[in-house]
Amino acid sequence: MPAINWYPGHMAKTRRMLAENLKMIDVVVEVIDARAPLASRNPDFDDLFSGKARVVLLNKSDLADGNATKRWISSFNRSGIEAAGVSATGGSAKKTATALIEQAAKPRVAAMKAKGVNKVVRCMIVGIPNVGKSTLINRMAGETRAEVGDKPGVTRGKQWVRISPYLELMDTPGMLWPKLEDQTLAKHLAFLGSIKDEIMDTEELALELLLLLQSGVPAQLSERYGKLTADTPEEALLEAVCRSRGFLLRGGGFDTERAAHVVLDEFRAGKIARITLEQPEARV
Ligand SMILES: Nc1nc2c(ncn2[C@@H]2O[C@H](COP(=O)(O)OP(=O)(O)OP(=O)(O)O)[C@@H](O)[C@H]2O)c(=O)[nH]1
Ligand SMILES: [Mg+2]
Repeated sequence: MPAINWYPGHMAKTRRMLAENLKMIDVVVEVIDARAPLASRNPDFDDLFSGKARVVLLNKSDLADGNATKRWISSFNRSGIEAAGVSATGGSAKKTATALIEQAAKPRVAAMKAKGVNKVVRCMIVGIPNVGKSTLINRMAGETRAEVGDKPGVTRGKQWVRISPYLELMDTPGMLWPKLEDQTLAKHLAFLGSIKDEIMDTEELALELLLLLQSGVPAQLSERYGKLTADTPEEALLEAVCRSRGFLLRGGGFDTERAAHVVLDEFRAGKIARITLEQPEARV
């Protein structure tokens, strides 16, 4: 696959905006995707937010392998980072996120309390595109305040949302790694839908995903696409999806482009399998 280049001008603009707003922020909440905790963690944030209280939320944990998520949380904790698994579309995200934020804000809240002030905790919700930042904010607010969507780049500017008299969250646009030379991680971001599909070859991307799923979760893949088995050769994978779904072209042949879109969509929506693409043990 050719190198993926994705750092458009609005990312640099977002970075400046985050830096400018930082002084009023008590806690930075970094939302990552539990299916790819390595690729979905922007290393640029270490520079940007050094010195700030920071927590990590592994979102979409309903789509990831539960054991892997537990191991990732331990791994973050071992490096001194408070982390928790959540599902912003599910029930307990608010409670889990609030507890983590309160813990991180405790020293500042206590210091203000000593001066007789009940401090309003202000959090910046940051992360790469499409990880569920806005969905999490809506879940915590208990109503739809921020725009969400199943594609990257939905949130365009900052937006403050008040959760309680003492907690305010700032939604921010997704921000990708400034550059990512590791093509495996870049591919993971593409699989998750954090990079715009338009800049990639969809069939090539779906084929790579099918290969990965065929070796990782062959039974679930066959269950989803009946004509695709553990033995289907690489060159026949997309065709097998077409045969499973009846994606035929009018003049004959297979509509592999349609199959590619379907595979990516279904993977992203968690319909194929709960799978984590990166393991903490493999971290370098
Ligand atoms: N299954 C599942 N889907 C989720 C979860 N959180 C968010 N989503 C979905 O992920 C997609 C992206 O959600 P958004 O909240 O718009 O993501 P975002 O990080 O704000 O994205 P940008 O604003 O583009 O940076 C939407 O289709 C959500 O429904 C989750 O915990 N589980
Ligand atoms: Mg958003």
